[in-house]
Amino acid sequence: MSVKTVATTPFDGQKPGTSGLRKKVSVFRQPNYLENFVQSIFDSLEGFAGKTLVVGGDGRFYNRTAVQTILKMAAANGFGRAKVGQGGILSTPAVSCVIREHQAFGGIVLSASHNPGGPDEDFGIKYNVSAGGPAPEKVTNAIHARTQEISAYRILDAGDVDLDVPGEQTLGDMVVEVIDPVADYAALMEKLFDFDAIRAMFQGGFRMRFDAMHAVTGPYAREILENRLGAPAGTVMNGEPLEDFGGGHPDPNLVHAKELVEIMYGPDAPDLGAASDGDGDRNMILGPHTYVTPSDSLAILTANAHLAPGYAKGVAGVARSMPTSRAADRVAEKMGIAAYETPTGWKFFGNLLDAGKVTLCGEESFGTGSDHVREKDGLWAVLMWLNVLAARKEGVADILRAHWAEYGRTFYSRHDYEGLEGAAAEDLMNALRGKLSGLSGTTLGGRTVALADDFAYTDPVDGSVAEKQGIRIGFEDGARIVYRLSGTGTAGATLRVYIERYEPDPAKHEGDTQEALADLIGLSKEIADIPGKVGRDAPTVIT
Ligand code: VG1
Ligand code: CO
Repeated sequence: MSVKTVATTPFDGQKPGTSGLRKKVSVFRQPNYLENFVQSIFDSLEGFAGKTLVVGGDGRFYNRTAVQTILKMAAANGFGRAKVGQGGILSTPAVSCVIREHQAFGGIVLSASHNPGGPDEDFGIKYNVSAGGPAPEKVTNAIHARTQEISAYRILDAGDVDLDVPGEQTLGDMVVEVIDPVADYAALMEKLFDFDAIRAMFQGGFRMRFDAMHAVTGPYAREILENRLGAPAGTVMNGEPLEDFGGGHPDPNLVHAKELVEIMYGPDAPDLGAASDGDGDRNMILGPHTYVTPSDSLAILTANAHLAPGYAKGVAGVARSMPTSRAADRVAEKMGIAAYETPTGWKFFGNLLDAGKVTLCGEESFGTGSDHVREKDGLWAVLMWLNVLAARKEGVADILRAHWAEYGRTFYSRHDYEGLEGAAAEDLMNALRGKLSGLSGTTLGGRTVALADDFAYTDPVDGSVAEKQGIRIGFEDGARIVYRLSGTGTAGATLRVYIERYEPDPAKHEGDTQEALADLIGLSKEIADIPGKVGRDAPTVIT
């Protein structure tokens, strides 16, 4: 087997976004496209000769092909060992777990997360560092710079590896180890949570449904919930990973997890409903006729984490992405722990977690996680909820209402305007930016503006700065509107508008979120002139 050096030329636009490089499959299938990006990753790293690379993905269309290419390139570039999930499968949190557990040099995750999969849909790739988390911006910037000047890549001239047989094979001088995708991850979960208490709860008749949405968490959820925790067979629905996720959007929200939502709002709703996304890092939590917003979930888990054995010593601090509601801040304040506000994307939590400044992190986009790995983790959040339910012996709705009664309720909603023309969306953001300096102190819709800025973040650990991370308009009564453009899409632009309002009075905690936020929603369209700038009167997705 020989190493081939193949001449190539750069592709435009190989710039990692919020979470890696995401493009249509047809873009990835162009000759040399994937190879250029992978070589650019390797060219941006130092000191990996003889070391271990973890490789796996969410099983979507093109996953297997990409895994084969990456393995041959890793061998040609001098890695000593590759650990790859059987069938090319590893959830995003499992990649993070395996990297950490086996002190790997890093890992490559193949996923476009919640975006649809299939020949005409999306694919993605990202690099994770030795701590297990997404590469920080200085690495992703270096990778992008490299893609613009690449002239050759190295690949082993060899046949395909058998991805379906567990155990070791050789690929040139590299050992390829096909691993059980679930084993390390499930073992870690057993260390963190009180499996005996959760098992006893299931034995006592507790019922749940977990919707894997035909994505990567099916095998993980079956092993952990049904095999290890004794939940009845059928608890996991849509548990077979499919290359096109059954044609759906594997996005755990009230719109896309419709089947689960119907069960949870139906006449015989089980005690807990949960769902995860394409690559297993997102989660949605539902009780009977009850929806827990991701922002509330982070706040509730922060307040209750000590009930799980892995967090018995308490929470060091909590971090949330900027657009996530400030519900968790109120818990942190009461607990006397630090609260951090970071830009959108899990890579910004890495330093805080590594430095021990925070234990829990969360994003409004159905992402919750902790220092157990360096990715958000869908099943982890579900197990944390199960542990809290088992310890408190209360239902989801009771816990949610008690939380609001103690800390106040933050009404919260995200409005996405999808499929916008890129230039029009940029123009809307620029016009907003131009208005900011004049807004402070003015009154809008009866509320006084307390803060109007374009969020910039200085990492408290390494001092790195990220600018232009979203426009924040905060009001004196605690209400807030945030605007940013999505960094994960593959076609057109998506404007995300995040709207929240704080309500301390328990007598006003019931009621529909859209109604409770109606005046702010109206204001959000007016301030940015959404109809005028992008020609839309209403969002396409509301979460
Ligand atoms: C979205 C979410 C963000 C999340 C990112 C990756 O990014 O808003 O909170 O970190 O997806 O999640 P954006 O730039 O489109 O708003 V995942 O599960 O797609 O890896
Ligand atoms: Co995801």
